[in-house]
Amino acid sequence: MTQLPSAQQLRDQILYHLTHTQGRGSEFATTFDWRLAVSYTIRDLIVTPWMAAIRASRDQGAKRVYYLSMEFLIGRILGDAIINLGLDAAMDEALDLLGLDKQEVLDNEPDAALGNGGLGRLAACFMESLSSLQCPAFGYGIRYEHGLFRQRFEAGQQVETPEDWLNQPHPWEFVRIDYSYTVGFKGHVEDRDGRAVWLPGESVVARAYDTPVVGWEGHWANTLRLWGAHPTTLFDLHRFNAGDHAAASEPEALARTLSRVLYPDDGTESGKELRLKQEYFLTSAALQDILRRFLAEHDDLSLLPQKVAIQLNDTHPAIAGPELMRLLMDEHGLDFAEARDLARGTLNYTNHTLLPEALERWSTWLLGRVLPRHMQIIQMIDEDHRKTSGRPDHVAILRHDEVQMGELAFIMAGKVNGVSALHTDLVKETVFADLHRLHPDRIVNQTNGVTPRRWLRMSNPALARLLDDSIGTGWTKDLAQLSRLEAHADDAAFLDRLRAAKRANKVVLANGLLAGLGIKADPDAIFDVQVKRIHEYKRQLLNILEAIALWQRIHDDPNADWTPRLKIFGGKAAPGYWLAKTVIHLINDVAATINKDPVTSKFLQIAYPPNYNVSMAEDLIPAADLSEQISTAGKEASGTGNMKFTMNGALTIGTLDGANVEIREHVGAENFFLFGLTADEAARVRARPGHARAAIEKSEDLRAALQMIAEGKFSGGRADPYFSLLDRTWHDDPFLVASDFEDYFATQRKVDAAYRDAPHWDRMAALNIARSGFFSSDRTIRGYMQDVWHIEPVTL
Ligand code: 26V
Repeated sequence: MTQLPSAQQLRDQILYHLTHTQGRGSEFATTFDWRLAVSYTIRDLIVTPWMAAIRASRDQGAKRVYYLSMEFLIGRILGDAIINLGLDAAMDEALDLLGLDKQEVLDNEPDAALGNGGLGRLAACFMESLSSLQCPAFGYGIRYEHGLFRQRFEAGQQVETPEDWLNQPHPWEFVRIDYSYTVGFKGHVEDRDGRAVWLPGESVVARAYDTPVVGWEGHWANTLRLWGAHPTTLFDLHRFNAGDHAAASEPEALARTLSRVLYPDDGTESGKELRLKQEYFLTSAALQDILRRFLAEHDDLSLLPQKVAIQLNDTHPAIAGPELMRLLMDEHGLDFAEARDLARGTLNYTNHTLLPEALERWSTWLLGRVLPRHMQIIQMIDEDHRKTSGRPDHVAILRHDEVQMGELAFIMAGKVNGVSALHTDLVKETVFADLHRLHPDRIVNQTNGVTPRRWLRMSNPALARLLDDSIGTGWTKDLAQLSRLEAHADDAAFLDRLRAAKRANKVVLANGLLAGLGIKADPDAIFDVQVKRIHEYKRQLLNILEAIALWQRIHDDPNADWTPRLKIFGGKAAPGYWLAKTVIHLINDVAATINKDPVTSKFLQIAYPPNYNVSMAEDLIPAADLSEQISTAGKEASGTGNMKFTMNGALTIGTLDGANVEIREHVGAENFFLFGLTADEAARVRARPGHARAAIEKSEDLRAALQMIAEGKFSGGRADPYFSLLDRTWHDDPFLVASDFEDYFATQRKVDAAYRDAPHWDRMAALNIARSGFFSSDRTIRGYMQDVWHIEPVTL
């Protein structure tokens, strides 16, 4: 952006949009009207760099990356866009001139919750970094009418209600009715003179809805293109005229269900036909759009790998392999080998999980029925791979009457990557060990990252100001510059300001907890935060058991000098994940009991605000002292929340899992609270029969905590809500809660002691920030550009 508008100009534009876009006089305007007027004002300023970026990419014949993802967990857009355009000060003034409260305006925006958790939020951070780095890119996803469900607690239990962010105008998007593609399903394949012709039995239209994503300093914006499903024929006029009004709308109803809701499971294979159709809907629309753009600029399909890189975010869009080959063979007349090589030169696949239940597989029966032509092509790919690589049968794509989407994605990809160093090693050693032996150059690592614009500059203005004052503003686009803070780590004045910034954030959060939950939090207590999806492997259970044990210890000796602590939990469970929901219930039950204990409440409190989402993360993370990253080693692919906490000056208590390993290497072992089994040790313990019972019997604290739950101490004397959970903990405990408990409890006491030495704690916090530069998603995207996509940034 060349010329930034002044506060007066912003005010005038806001008033213009209020009148001419919203059709409201200022004396009648609601916060909603104002928020839309402000959004349109900001959007106008993004359109210019957006057009410039699109033109420059086309004029320079640049290679583009296409990020295909079933999830984009964007959150709110307005605040981030204001920051990236460099308009925060001017906007503050403009809103002042209009007598508006900025926070109220920003908070009026609903979260775009088009994702479940880490995988979707990573895609959103990547979109922002791609623009900040001027890498020509499109994100392709689905425009779900209903994002991730809203969570409430009733009697401590999770209740889900539909989310409806699109039940109001969405000011950021541009609908493109000219970019519409037909996507077919079912039907049959005919052989016409040796050429396969697929005659789908059903079809829908995918229509493009574009949102520009502006990068830091507003130089560049890429497009997030979300597909909405529409009927090919609006309604059946014959049926309507015959009086059958409901049946007349069937085509419309059928189509709309495709982009109606986000599947709320993260990591449980649902095996539902609708999910498969959604995956194909996204993939086919995206590939048709990519080929259309490519052919508008080039006339030789063999150039495809030089001009197009496609990234598959997990296996969800893995049908891209067969779909791209179908388009190249059936519609453009290439032969199998040509199509295969072009597809492999273009597609890449990121693996985000090793959990067996999250590895996608579709029954050959279902896939063959919904996508009959693709089933044929998958058989050809599998057979070709057997012949060319000599692969053994147990790595076939088609086995046990299922299509193994991981194998399909791997075989059709030029590069396959894991998301942290440890995870990539495990990918090579476990899920893809055989394929890795056959294709030893294919797997690479790209450790995740997060955008410092949203997760530091926007969400933590107090800390951002201190950083600007201490080392200048350059960290925002070059996070490695945070290392300059090392020079301040022994400067008492700097550490005082760091503490004051953290404390101010804690006071704001404490006020929110009081207003929302009625919990009166002590801003000088340790704010100990675990926020993420509720999953057994993430071990929220370990955390709440530690709370029970600590509570008992405080009870036994209430006059000792305990370090006050507020434990904060946040996160949703998949609606069908019964055990995860039991853990939510337990946390709420324990919180209710502990919070009203007059003997202990000045030392220990528990808060579990419902409906954790991106916006709540933006409030919680800057206020955290302690970051809980306590998954069973070997199970968390990377984590990205762990990185956000570190750059916001929280210390981590964590296992050697995912990116924790690299965080600890960067910040220094002495500035990280490590506990627990390693991935190798965990695998060995798991193989020992009776490991859980043995560990429980060795730990008096754990035994007492489990006993209290069993006696119904937190559930009005009733034990039945927690029977199965306790049974699993005693007899199975696949995630080794019991085996890691003692070390966790002891390490938490080290945290208590460390927190009491404020200057030392502050120094550790400063060093965590100073050494977190590696965890910017800019670094991650540069890695993909170099090692995977072979794309250069475009200069305007
Ligand atoms: C799987 C499935 C299976 C079918 C139903 C819907 C659904 C939705 C999501 C998933 C994948 C879950 C994988 C995932 O979210 N992995 C997380 O990826 C983060 C970004 O790389 C990483 O930081 C987390 O450690 C990892 O758990």
